[in-house]
Amino acid sequence: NITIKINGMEVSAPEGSTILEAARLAHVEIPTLCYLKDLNEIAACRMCTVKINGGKLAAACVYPINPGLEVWTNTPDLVEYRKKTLQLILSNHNRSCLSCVRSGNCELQTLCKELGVEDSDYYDGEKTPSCIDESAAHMVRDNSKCILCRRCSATCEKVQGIGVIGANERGFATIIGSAFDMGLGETSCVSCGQCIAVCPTGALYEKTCIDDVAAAIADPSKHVIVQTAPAVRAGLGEEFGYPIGTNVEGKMAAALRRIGFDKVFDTNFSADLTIMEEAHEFIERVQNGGTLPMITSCSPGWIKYCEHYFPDMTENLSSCKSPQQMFGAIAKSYYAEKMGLKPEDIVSVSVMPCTAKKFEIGRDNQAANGCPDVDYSMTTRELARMIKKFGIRFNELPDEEFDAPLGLGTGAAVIFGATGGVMEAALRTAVETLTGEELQKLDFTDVRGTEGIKEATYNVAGMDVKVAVASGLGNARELLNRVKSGEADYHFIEIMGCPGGCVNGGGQPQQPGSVRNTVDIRALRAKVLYDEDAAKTIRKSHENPAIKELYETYLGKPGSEKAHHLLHTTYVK
Ligand code: HC1
Repeated sequence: NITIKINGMEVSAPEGSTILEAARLAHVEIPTLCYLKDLNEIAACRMCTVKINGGKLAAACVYPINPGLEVWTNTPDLVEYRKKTLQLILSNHNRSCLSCVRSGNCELQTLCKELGVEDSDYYDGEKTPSCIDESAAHMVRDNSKCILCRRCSATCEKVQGIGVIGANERGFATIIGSAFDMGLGETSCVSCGQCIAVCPTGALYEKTCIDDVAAAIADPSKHVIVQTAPAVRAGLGEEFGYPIGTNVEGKMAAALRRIGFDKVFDTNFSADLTIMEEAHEFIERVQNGGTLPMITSCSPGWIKYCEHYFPDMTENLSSCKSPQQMFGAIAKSYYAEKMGLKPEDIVSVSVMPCTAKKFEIGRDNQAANGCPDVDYSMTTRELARMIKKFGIRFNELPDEEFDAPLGLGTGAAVIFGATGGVMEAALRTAVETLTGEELQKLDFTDVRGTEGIKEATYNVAGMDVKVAVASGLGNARELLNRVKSGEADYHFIEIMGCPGGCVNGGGQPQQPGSVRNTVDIRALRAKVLYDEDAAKTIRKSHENPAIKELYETYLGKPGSEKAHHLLHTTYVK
């Protein structure tokens, strides 16, 4: 460790720490705007400027500590300097904060408040010309609220390995955009929304459907049903002040009922259904010489990425629709018949931790009953806004249950929301199907955890089954390149578009840099799902009684003609 002085106090921090990290150890927060640990360490915004040894200025986010270093973080002139920096940002910023989607959790707004910036128009003058880009299916880019921090472009390029946004022009004209000023919808953006998750302001946000959903609910001729993805219950509470890693499943079901949905269902039901179809498909491919490795197909950001960047591997994709889409197809067929409803009178809404799901609902081949399987897909954040808009006092709600039968899910389904969860769920079913014996240990811990790439080999009925799991598209690329070069061979691969899986999806509540840099959000949210799995009495998809009944009375067997028509899809090369 190295000892330095911060504001006159001795602090000891590991060698290699920055001033920012050392200050945190002393419980001193130095403000930041652009900084994201290991990702965007460019000291561009200068908010973290501190004084060192006798008055020199340094950017705390990148300046490494050395023995005897003296640091001042909060002298009156430093506070004045930071206020000026904020005033300069504000002079080129759209300040319609009242109606901004980020009002209340904007990192720029928070800093202005904390530092007492009252004269937001102090340096007002010419503004950089900007426009609103609505060309993508899932999101809006509003450069009038961009502060040029580069968090979005760093995430797109370094985490996802895509790089469809970056700085165009120079100096005062600098603007974040795509090459040749193309709309995002015209690029190979995969709709993952990871850029939105890290944006400190309201420059990037999802296209919202909450007014359309509210209108459907108010229409007495419509039967409006909702499904909630596994990961939503692990994130939604953050919007209502609960600590990261709080399971709010019961309150969420209660809130959805109070919003006025006719039925409150769970994507976990169709995650179990996905496992039935996917495990069957996997066994078929192994036994009949089908294309291997088979790769999971539930993450639409990953699917779009595969189509754009690995088109020669689309045959490896499972033909299973995602649980979101399977749910919609079953709701408008099996459930519609049970209820005596016409499919077109059902409005099928999903709540997802994901922005790519907005794109997925409009893909070809996702309308098994002559109308879209899912009509509207909203993010976890949109659901929180809707709950607030409807005046529902979320924190006071009782815990309620989902409705039957499409609200019944097992432990295997709920872990879908964490990287490795789909693989583990599939293994629980595939192993029991192949061996005909009950699994002694349901936990496949090798595929758990937030590591970007995981591998394991399991001996199943005399065969060594090699599996791999990747989350985040940069990791997916690395894994697939290993497969293509022959360096690795697997039978089954799970890929999720977002690092850590859906719990860290682009539609989840946004946490500020100060939290993202110090807490492993993905692990805390994933723990919610693994704890729920461990507490369930039914933890295998093939033991879900509602799924058994669906096959017995309607679909026949996994892979049947009817199942294929409703639950499987095709891809674009
Ligand atoms: Fe996911 Fe899935 S796990 S893709 O991450 O397979 O979004 O949560 O709903 O469809 O079940 C997301 C989560 C989600 C699907 C399931």
